[in-house]
Amino acid sequence: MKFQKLVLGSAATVLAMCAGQAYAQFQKPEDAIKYRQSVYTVMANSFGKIGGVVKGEAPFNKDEVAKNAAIVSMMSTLPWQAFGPGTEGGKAQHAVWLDNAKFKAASDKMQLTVADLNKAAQSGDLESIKKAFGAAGATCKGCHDDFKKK
Ligand code: ASC
Repeated sequence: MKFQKLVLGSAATVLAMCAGQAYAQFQKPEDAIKYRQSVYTVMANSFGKIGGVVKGEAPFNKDEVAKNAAIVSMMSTLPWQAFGPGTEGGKAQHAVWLDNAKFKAASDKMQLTVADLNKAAQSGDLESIKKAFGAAGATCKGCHDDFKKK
């Protein structure tokens, strides 16, 4: 019994330590700012490449669009962990922290439209890609209007 308790207790301690580490993954606010800006840089690069195809400025290569949409979709899940308390700064407006529920709603909306874009891109149908691209771009812009410094 005692041994079991000890094992369980140790497991709980290890779990708590891991959770603590995940929470404190950014040592300084600048590290969080750099992380989220890097994610947006990669997202914008892939989103922009799809944009070129949608606008007819680049040839439609299904595999390329599918690859870039998958990158955008995956990256879209990442910035939010880097907007924690005490990480104000960079290009983020204070509204991110003052109205965090609204920011979270905007981020959820963006992630949904980007997942839709990825679905369309994997199907390879250019018309649905164009539609989904427009909807995703609108959620990028919507969030920037309220939460990104001009
Ligand atoms: C981009 C990019 C954004 C969005 C936004 C859409 O390619 O870098 O921030 O699209 O401009 O309105």
